[in-house]
Amino acid sequence: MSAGQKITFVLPVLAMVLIVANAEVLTLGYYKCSCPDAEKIVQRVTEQYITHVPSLAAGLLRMNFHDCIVRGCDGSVLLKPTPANNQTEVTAIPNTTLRGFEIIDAIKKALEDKCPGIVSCADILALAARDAIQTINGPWWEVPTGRKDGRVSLASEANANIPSPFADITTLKQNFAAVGLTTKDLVVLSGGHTIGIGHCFIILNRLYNFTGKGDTDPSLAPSYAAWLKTRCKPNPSDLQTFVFMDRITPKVFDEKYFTMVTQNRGLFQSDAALLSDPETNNYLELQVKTQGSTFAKDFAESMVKMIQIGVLTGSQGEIRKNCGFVN
Ligand code: HEM
Ligand SMILES: *[C@@H]1O[C@H](CO)[C@@H](O)[C@H](O)[C@H]1NC(C)=O
Ligand SMILES: *[C@@H]1O[C@H](CO)[C@@H](O)[C@H](O)[C@H]1NC(C)=O
Ligand SMILES: CC(=O)N[C@H]1CO[C@H](CO)[C@@H](O)[C@@H]1O
Repeated sequence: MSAGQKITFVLPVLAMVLIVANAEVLTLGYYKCSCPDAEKIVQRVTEQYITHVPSLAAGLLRMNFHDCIVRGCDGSVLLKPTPANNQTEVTAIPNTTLRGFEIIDAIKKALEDKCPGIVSCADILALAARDAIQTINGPWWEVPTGRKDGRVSLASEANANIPSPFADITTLKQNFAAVGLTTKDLVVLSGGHTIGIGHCFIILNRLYNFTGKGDTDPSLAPSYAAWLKTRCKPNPSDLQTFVFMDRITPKVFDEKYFTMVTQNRGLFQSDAALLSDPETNNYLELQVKTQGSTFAKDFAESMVKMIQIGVLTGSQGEIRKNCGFVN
């Protein structure tokens, strides 16, 4: 081989290697050499908190979703407002009720003590959400790791990309498709509402002023609307009162949320919207009929997709020292 031939052979190979390196993907056990106990530490700290306050499992799951649907799973939801950026994602409207940040901070502290600067906040959130759901006997899924933390967090993007509880089915499908999630993922992951709470202020119009004429959303089962009105008084300045989204088994990760929706007892319009598409509606009916025969498996599969949305890898992003602030 002449020098010229060598170069023409080596260059394309080099270019290919570079392309592959750039398109780095997440792997299972990414920290097994750099911080062998990382996943055990996440699990131990998460379990401690969730055993003590099981309802925070819902908080972590929702936080994981909000992280991934805005700018990919890059820990941007964790960034606190600073003078330089006082409009991070957590300042956006849908964030106001996010909870569980203290768990992420406690995990990060334990990891920084053991292996400083190694484990990303984005990975911590993905692992902790999984471990929290497992702690309350919900489904379990693999969490490939190797995410890097982003440096950008914008309230405007959170407001634009996080699906609204007032959204119709067309908009919800678009919100999910925009990040590569299917209609099936939409109905399956909405099943996350089998645990956790919804605040009354979000449904006041649905209960008391649906079309601006002092009326109630007619698609809500009348008996359920009546019960909700006993809990949620028409007081918009009450930002505290809440109800469980799955009133049948509020603390159990099962298919009863789907049952609620089929009985016109979905808390939000976005829950009720799942009735108005043949594919999502068929899924609801199937899970109700079979007592959630495939829900746990489907949920795990959709989560594995969700937690890989738009991740930063390799030399992209950074490993934050403090999950609340860029380095
Ligand atoms: C399909 C579009 C979705 C909409 C419009 C939506 C909307 C909401 C709203 C408005 C709340 C109430 C928050 C509060 O009042 O504190 C909520 C709670 C919750 N959401 Fe969703 N959500 C959606 C999808 C998801 C997905 C994909 C997941 C996870 C896989 C999820 C998990 C949760 C959980 C666990 C809670 C309870 C949070 C807590 O108890 O603190 N949601 N959601
Ligand atoms: C954020 O910063 C801008 C520019 O410094 C300022 O005008 C605005 O009032 C601040 N907003 C909040 C909520 O502090
Ligand atoms: C109901 O909605 C209408 C139209 O938006 C508004 O004018 C009215 O003040 C609302 N009533 C209450 C009690 O909030
Ligand atoms: C949990 C959290 O950080 N919530 C914030 C969301 O945004 C509101 C309004 O900007 C803040 O007051 C909350 O602290």
